[in-house]
Amino acid sequence: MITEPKIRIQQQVFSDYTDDQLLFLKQMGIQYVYVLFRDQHTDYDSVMSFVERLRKYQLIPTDAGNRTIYKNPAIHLGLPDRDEGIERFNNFSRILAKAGIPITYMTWEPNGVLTSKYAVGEHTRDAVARIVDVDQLAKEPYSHGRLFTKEEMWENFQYFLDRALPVCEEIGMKIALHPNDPPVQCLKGINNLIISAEDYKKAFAMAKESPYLGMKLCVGCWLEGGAQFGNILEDIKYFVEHDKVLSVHFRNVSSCVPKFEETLMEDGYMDMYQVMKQFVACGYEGPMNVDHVPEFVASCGGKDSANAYSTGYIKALLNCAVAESGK
Ligand SMILES: [Mn+2]
Repeated sequence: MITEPKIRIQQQVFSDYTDDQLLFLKQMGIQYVYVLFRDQHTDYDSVMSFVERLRKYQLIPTDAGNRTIYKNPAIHLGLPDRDEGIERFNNFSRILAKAGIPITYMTWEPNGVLTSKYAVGEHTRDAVARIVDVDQLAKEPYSHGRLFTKEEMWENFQYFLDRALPVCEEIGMKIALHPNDPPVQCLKGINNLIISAEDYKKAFAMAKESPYLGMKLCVGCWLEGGAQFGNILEDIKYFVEHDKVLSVHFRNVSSCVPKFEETLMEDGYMDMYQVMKQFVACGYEGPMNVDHVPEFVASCGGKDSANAYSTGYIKALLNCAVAESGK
């Protein structure tokens, strides 16, 4: 028996997961999950009843969110109904806090995760995966009628912080901010908020270094951006030491922008064992998950088996890193 590592390997669940899907996670030795609540499950009773269902399988929800609430263009772009959007965000935070879930999300992506196609790529072993060609995405028209500058995005972010952080402080809720994916300057007329480690530092300074604003450290986004995003190993050290890392997306890609494919852990350009060893060496103790991976053939479990394969890979990397470090 090996010592239980301090990093909490978790898996994604949606609030409409079946009992069998939850049992499958328990069978994999998963104890922690993050929950994406469906739109129809964002009221207190629905959140609580799902938390109760998780409990039956000894699954602990470490963090949660609802994509419609946190990927709300009105908040990101300062549209007329943003106050209503922020109020919904704050109300859902209150519900999650009451249900005992201490971390929620924000991603400044009014257009979601941008993708050229989901298809078999050159590096995906005949599995369907996310493929991005930034030059192709750059040809797409404005999504919201005009160009939104980076200055405006920072102003909108400050407006959100001023109204969300006081509520977070009151209820003990932390916000994990995810980078823009792909992390490039501007797509569809929207200048992206977080495309580098420097942008994160600016965001934390704007929050006056409040402990209630942290990050989802998406290794995938860091690797997509390459040097323009930062140095993944140095940045892990910096942000873990500054207590900014609330969760980790552990993911590999084939190359940096402008063109990349999402791959299995062992097939991307990064040596993920080095990344894991750095998290262990820096004493990171929060949740970590696979983010997205190529999807396996449907009759053999599709997304569930794809996630299981990569989660097992991460658990093995973690156990090796812990054993090697003696921590
Ligand atoms: Mn991610």
